[in-house]
Amino acid sequence: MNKKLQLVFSLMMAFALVVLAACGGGSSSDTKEESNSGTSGSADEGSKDTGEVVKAKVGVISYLTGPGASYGEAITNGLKLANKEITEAGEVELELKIEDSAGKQEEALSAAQKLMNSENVDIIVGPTLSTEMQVVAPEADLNGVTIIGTSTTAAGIPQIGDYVFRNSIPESMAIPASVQKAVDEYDVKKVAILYGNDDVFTKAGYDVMKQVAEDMGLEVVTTETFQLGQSDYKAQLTKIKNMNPDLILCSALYNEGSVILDQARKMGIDVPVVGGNGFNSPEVIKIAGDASNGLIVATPWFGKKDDEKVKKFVEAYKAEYGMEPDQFAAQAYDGLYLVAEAVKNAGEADRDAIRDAMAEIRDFNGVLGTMSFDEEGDIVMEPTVLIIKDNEYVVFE
Ligand code: 1QQ
Repeated sequence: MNKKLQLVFSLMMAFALVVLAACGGGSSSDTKEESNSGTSGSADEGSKDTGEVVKAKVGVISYLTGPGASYGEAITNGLKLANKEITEAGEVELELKIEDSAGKQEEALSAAQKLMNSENVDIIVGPTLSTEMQVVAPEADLNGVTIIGTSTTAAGIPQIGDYVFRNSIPESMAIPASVQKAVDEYDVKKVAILYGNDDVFTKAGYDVMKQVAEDMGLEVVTTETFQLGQSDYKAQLTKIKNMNPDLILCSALYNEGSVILDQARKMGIDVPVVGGNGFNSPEVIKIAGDASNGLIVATPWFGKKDDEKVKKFVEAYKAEYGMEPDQFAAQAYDGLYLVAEAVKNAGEADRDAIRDAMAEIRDFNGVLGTMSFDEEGDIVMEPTVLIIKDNEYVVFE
């Protein structure tokens, strides 16, 4: 009996030695363990020397049909263009599996479940809206699948879990910048707030607007609400007009936001308007036309920047789609490059290794600028304040 045990023990030792010897030879699994341990140098060191193409399956959940479909269209355009370039570069090969969520929570969730369980994706990009992300991110986190939002700006998104990231700046970073600019420029004392109270992002925008007004000592003369899909805002706008504010703060998606601008101008309300992230779409100008002039937004994206990377992206996007990229396209484009970087540094399509590699990304150079994730998975970036003048977004100086 004792001898038998001894024999089993020595066989196990011999086996362990063989395994150790095999691992010591600098195989590709080595690099993955290094980048995964999080202790050895920068994320760049990843899979550099293997010479192998690292392949991964990327699930995409996008708002492709319905009233906010222009957001999703820009996002998928940005992703596809980035993917074309990434494939050409030859280090990483990403297979995109694109699902439409129609901007709805239930559809976004079932798309996520399909992507994670049937398609077996290694990472998810999207969904488009914070409202959708709020239900999808906990599910991805539970499944240990990294999820990166490229357009979600409500408070608390990356804080949902360790696997949750975004490369869009939160409202809490954008709105104070644009309100400050408006206050400096127009001597603002009184503001009116108008926001959608049935959407996670528009509500989050409102919270920030209220806080900013308080912090800056601005008087909030009235706070009005509306719902998604509303078409008549006269009741709210009449109240606002009667209170005579110097500035309107509006938290809306482009579909409702554009109609609000149009009706406000038609009612003779001509004060400037500060909008949140929902207004960063050229759809606003398309729908509201001249009524969009005077709208102030903050964004990490400005397509007319004198920067080689930006110019190259704008040219490539125009050649591919026949139009200028907007903020949502740019964020998605950079977002997929971040995914490629994480996959490359992970060294293989391993869900945990991809998460760790994503968390380690620092000073990544994209068309939005230099991006780093903070310890919570939020992106750190400076917004630029823009104003619509002559039906065009220009830097507000
Ligand atoms: C969010 C947003 C929207 C404007 C994305 C399209 O910022 O839902 O968080």
